[in-house]
This record gives sequence, C-alpha cells and structure tokens, in this order.
Amino acid sequence: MTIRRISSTLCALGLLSAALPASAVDIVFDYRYDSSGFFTADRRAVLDGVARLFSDNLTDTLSAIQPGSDELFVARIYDPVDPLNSSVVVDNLTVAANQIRIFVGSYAFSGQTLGVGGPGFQSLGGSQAFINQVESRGEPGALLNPATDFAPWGGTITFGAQISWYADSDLSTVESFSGQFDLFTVAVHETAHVLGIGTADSWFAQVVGDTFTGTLATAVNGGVAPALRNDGSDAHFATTLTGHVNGSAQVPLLSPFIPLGARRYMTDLDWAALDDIGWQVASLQATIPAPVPEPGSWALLAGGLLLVGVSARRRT
Ligand SMILES: [Ca+2]
Ligand SMILES: [Ca+2]
Ligand SMILES: [Zn+2]
Repeated sequence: MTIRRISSTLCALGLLSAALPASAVDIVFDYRYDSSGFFTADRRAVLDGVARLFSDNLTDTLSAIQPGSDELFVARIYDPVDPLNSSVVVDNLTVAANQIRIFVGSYAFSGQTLGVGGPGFQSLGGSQAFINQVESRGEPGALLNPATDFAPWGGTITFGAQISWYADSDLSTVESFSGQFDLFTVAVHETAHVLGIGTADSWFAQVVGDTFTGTLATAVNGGVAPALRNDGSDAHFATTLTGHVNGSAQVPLLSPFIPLGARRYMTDLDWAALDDIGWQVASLQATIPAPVPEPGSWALLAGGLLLVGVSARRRT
C-alpha cells in the first residue's frame, strides 16, 4: 500500500495512441464496497478506460481460481472505504481465468493524499498444487525465491473523497481542468501498484539500495538502474528521472507526485518496470485505451440503415 501527495511539477506531454494486440489480462473494477456512491457513471467510465489500457497491453495468461469442496480460498483486502485502518474479507470470491478484480472505494484522507492502492491477500487451504496455483496463477516465476513474476487475483484502490476530481468523458482529448486532479492519471498509477510496482516480491527482489535494477527498466534508463524515491518505502521512482511517452519527456507516472490540473501517462520506464516484475508488456508506449465503438455511432448506423429501408419501400 502506498500513498502519494501532490506537487506542482508540470511537463509537456505528447499524446499518441499505439497499435495494440488483442487483450489477455482482464482488469475488472468492483464497486460493491462503494457505499457512498463515489463512483458515478462518468467516474466508472474513466475506470473502464483504465481497465482497457492494462487489459490491452498485458498479454499474460492467468489461471482461474475456483476452489473445490476440500479447498479454501479466502480473499482479504484493505477496506476500500477505510484502507488505513481496517481490512475486509471478500465472501465467496471466485476469479475467472485472466481476471484481476480490483475493489474500489473512497475515503476522506487527511491532507493531500489522492489515493492508495495495492494487491490483496488470501488465506489458503488444500493441496500444495492448489495453493501454488492461487499464488502463481500458472506463472511459475511467482513461486521462485527470489520471485521473478507476480500474478495477483486482485486488490484495492481507494480514492480521496476530499479531492476535486476530473472525470474525462473522452480520454483521447485533453482539455483544461485546472483546480482538479485527473481521475484517470491517479487510477492508472494505483492500478500499477495493484499489479506489483512497489508492492510485489518480484519488485523488491530487484531493489538494490535506492535503485530498481530490473533489466528492461535499466536499459530504458540509458543503462543506469533507475533511482527510487528515497523515502524508505522503495515503492516509487525518483522524481528526478525522465521517462518517455511516445517521444515526449515525462517524470515516470510511478513517481510519488501527481500534478494538479494535468494528465500524466505510463512512461516507457513504468511499463518496463511492469515487464521486469513479470508482466508480458506488449508496448512501452501505451498511453490511453484503444478506442471502442461508441453507442452513439451504433445508433447512427442503425438510423442510417432504417432510413435506407424507408426510402427503398417508398420507391416501390
Ligand atoms: Ca477529454
Ligand atoms: Ca507474468
Ligand atoms: Zn504510488
């Protein structure tokens, strides 16, 4: 679990979409603990985009978690609506193949904390094969010591209820939202924590001193192991690093600070780190989700067809 605060650092960003392969990992945001109704339709739509961004770009194949009668899988998470003080058990959770379920909520943090996020936990019983399967989801490197892979069933993200959020209805455009924080930016950052950056054994296995020594991240960083934020947690990149977003320089998204009134993206360094901790990353340049057909354009298409039918009938 990690916490971020704000800073006023700003960068010029480019915005390009990349061609992406068919999805494998299926990120699902789960709203069952959202008792306050924080996740309005527009906010859920932003999280849908976050899910698609990762689902499009991570091609791992993860096994399902379906305990049999003599097997035990009890999922536990930090309470999405009180993450710093309590945890909750998720009753009767089963996890489909490739699925990663992230429970979300909101909490009025003191000060400037925008959100917290991290993977879930579990209690397990049954055969060693079942236990291994839950802990690795078929990714053998997750069972090694030191671990070289990470395949969680899911986790938690809590967004600051005290924050003024911007929920962008069209992630392909960036407009002015001064005075607000970008929900997309923060949700992508926290999802990367759920997926192991700053949280997984396979991350910490590659932390040496205050650097992350992953092979690809080091290569992307010009052959130098990228520096970590020197705050004792080793959970974030240093703000002094420069990653790239389709050629434009940007502080890595997994640094501890998010600017007010600006969008940030996963840089090549952030994606490289996910690759280094065991994810199969299709592109180091993925920024926003690939477009999906809008309901509006389907309606237009249907309307056009109807019009054709009408005019044809009138002609006869
Ligand atoms: Ca927009
Ligand atoms: Ca993997
Ligand atoms: Zn963070």
